[in-house]
Amino acid sequence: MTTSLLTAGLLLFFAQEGSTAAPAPEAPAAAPAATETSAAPSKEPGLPTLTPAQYSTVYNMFSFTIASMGASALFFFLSRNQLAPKYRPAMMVSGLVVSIACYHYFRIFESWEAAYELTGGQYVPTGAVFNDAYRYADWLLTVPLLMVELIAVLALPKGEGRGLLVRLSVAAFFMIALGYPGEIAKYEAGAQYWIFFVLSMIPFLYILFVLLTELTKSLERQPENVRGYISAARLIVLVSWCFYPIAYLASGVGGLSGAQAEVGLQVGYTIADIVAKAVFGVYIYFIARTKSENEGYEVSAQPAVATA
Ligand SMILES: *C/C=C(C)/C=C/C=C(C)/C=C/C1=C(C)CCCC1(C)C
Repeated sequence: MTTSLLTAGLLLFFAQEGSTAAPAPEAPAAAPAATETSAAPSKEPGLPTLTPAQYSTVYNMFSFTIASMGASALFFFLSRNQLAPKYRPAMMVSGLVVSIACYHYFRIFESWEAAYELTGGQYVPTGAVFNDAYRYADWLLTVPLLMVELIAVLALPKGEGRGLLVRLSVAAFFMIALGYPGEIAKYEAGAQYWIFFVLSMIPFLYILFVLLTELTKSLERQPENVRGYISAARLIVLVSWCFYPIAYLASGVGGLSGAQAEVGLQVGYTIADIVAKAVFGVYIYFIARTKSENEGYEVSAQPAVATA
């Protein structure tokens, strides 16, 4: 099962390589545009002017994220061979997730640099588009893969794991596809922004509900010494995923200036991505490693690579 999913993941990855070259017509854009706010031709009418501190906060966060994602990709790929063969696909997928994110953060970073120039002591928008589509393209690929990771490492009975994966991946797809039309309307924070927020929250809440109920059930069937790691992994998902809608709301809530909202949004998404992908992957590694040991596989006899 995991092999076919992996192949699907890879295919998706290459399919998307083509689409990032021309990021404008994202799939979600096909969703019916809401009401009066069919956005102006430029989708970034309101990229705000930033102080040097605000600009560098985001700049440094992006840079830090590229490093974190790249280093965790190396770790996940290299530590794969220490594990029992059954758990290697989970690490392979973890490595893919952070590699895909590393690439996208590189593009986001470039886009951020191009979107601003220092003029009279302030960072002023150059008019070049700061491209949100990189984020959404990234999520569209990595979120289902994160579900694959979790389910692969749980080693659930065959039918059960697949059913769970299909439900979670379909919901994740709709959550992201419906979020995008709202995201690109964030500077107006009008009807389109709110309608798509609410629509995206429906699959989001469904995912949280499924993770809470089904994973709690499956937890009882897991070996005792991995339960702690699994509930930690579940907590990481629950907490980090809640960060996304909160960061999204930075544009919509009163009291924040445009500049504060932009910085809040970018920093919020970035921290959430590191936790949901890299930190989560480390927990997947702990689970896989403990299960390998439980099953009599000599983890320590393998050539060690920066073991935790
Ligand atoms: C690695 C990337 C991950 C785990 C991304 C997760 C993204 C979300 C949970 C996004 C959720 C959103 C809502 C629930 C409503 C507003 C729009 C979104 C897409 C930000």
